[in-house]
Amino acid sequence: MAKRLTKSTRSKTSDPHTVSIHDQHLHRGAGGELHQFAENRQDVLTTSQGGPVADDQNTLRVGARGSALIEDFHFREKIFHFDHERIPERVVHARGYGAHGFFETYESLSDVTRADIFQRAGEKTPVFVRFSTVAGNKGSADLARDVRGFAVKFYTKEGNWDLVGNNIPVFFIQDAIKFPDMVHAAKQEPDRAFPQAQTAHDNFWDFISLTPESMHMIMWIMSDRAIPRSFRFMEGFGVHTFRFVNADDQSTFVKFHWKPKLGLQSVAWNEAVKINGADPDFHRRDLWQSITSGNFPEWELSVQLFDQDFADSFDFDILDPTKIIPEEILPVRPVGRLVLDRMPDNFFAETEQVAFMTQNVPPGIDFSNDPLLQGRNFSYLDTQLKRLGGPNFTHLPINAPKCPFHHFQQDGHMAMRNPVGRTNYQPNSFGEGPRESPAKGYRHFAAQEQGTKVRLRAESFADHYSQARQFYISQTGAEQRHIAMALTFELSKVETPVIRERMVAHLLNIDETLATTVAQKLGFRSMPGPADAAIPTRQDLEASPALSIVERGPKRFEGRKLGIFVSEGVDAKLLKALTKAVTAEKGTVEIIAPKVGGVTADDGNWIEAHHMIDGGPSVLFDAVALLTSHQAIDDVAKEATARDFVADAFQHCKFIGFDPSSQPLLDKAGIAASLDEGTIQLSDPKDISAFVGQLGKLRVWGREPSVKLGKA
Ligand code: HDD
Repeated sequence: MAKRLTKSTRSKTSDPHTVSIHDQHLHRGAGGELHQFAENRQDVLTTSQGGPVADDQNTLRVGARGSALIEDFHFREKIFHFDHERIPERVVHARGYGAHGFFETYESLSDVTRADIFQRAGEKTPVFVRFSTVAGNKGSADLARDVRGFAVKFYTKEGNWDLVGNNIPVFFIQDAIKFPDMVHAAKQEPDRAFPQAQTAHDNFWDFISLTPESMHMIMWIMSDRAIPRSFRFMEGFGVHTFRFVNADDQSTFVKFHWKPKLGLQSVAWNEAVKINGADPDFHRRDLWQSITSGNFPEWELSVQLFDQDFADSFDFDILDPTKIIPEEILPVRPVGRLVLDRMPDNFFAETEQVAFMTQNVPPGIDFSNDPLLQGRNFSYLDTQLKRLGGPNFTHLPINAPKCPFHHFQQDGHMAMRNPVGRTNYQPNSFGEGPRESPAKGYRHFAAQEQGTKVRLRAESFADHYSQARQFYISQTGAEQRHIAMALTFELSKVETPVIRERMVAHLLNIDETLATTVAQKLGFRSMPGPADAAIPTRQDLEASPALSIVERGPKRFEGRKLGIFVSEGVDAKLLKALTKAVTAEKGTVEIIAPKVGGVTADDGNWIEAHHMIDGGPSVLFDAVALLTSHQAIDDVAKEATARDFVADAFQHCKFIGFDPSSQPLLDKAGIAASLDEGTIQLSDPKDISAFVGQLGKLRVWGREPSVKLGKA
């Protein structure tokens, strides 16, 4: 027999996170603290029509155990809304994470562009940035081997400018008509719906091996650029050649680059795989933590500016999005900085609903004829209509300009702003409403265009291997090894032998050693011949050190994280000194202990832990230290997770600091006989500065050939 509910039991919530104190509803936060709901927590719950709700725990039914009544409008509305909470995820770049910030202009660029954002030194423009992976679905893991989107919406005084770039300066294809094929091939195979967020499968490599123009991009995505340590430590690129146009309607070509203030950094592939298990939200958490703790990530916007003469004299076509202009040939010029200083209040409202569109350009910024860019300018508007459900997505605050705007567009789904007054057209006789302005309005650059209508790819786009080779030879030895390992791994997942062979044939046109290493690792019994090349690979392009992550690494440990594994009886002085030294370098420290509650140090003080060892593997940190005690170490060394902590840090070539009592853990982790300059003993506080002074180097890549990781 159902118990009859009294008025008081009905009004009590069953939500364990909500407690009723003095009739005020308080919400318990993730950290256990109590904080108040928005402004007026005493508001009565209402339906979305504003009707007050008396009971939100029970549906209206015929008797306590009877059938539900269709008359229950509150239930119907609540479930109806829930059923419609999702919108289609982006067809590419579905998984993303965004933040607000500002762009500050360094100096006036009025000589080359009339874009308002570049007119005044010190001018600050609000921005919203969304980083993303490309292939995976919304719920996929952050450390997939993939390109990262780097999309910036500048809310300028002359309308929104969207610079929708990637962390890689080239693209897979030269013509937008191939985009659906490329994306279909990269994503899950349509019959089986896997693999998720991976290019390591037949369809992708089949398409790529039949598409020589993608070879330059392949070098980049097989490099560590595709497994960044953090959004904060990666570059961004506008990819295409754009135009700046000045007040005299003169055009200058421009390529956009974002340079992270804290230098470049990626992880190792073996590490990436483990991060995906340990913390699939690794990049999200990193951005969230750094912004909410006041360590605002920063990038410099740099430009490469050039004229038609340079374009004509350059080795490759500046309209070809599979090519770069090396910085050593055309230096980049810093023109401003981007600072991200605020997380969205609501992920869906902002990060999910933000609509980037390459065609959003303010006066003074214009397009080139890059066929990929031209196609993109068509695609992005279309996709927003599908994704956001109607033409009024610019009414959403995240997409609305922050400058005044006036037009006669009206009605449509969810219109929140319609023209007021009688006239919704122009010209009109009533002198009402906005008018166009030839002086202030957007003027398209009057490029001279002439030609026959054809479906043709320019001959100047035909060299597919020279810059792929240039990228490869610009890498350090460790980075070259990683490319070979990545290719080997990906192609080892390809089940159709002819696809593997075709890929090695392409690699032969890039670098013979690379091709033979990969072939050997894949177990080829004979080498294929090189792929047919429309244009033979140029051997004379010089290495560009700017293309190496290692060469563009940080100068110090700033923004990085040291994981300190502690046990009962840890030397409190050593721990304090280490924490202080890392903090002085603007790094952060997280404590890992056998139990998440923490440990008692040798001075009797309680040290709280951030992670228990099972949940805080070393892959989550840039470097690690082991501070244990003689009495606890034997038990600690029996823990597989503690041994993995050390062994992984070692095989991922990280710096490891350890106090003498931790020696048995090094033994059990199997690395005691291989200690090198990256494994540093911390006997007393004076060793700390030597250790912390090394951390800015991030990795001891020289160790790599001696661990399995490097045997590609
Ligand atoms: Fe794209 C999203 C970057 C080629 C069509 N693209 C999208 C996003 C980024 C890029 C960063 C995510 C934006 C966000 O965070 O919401 N896309 C690029 C770059 C490209 C590129 C750097 C080559 C240089 N894209 C490209 C082509 C097409 C598209 C050739 C189609 C012809 N891209 C889209 C899209 C997306 C998109 C389907 C999916 C969701 C969206 O636009 O808003 O329209």
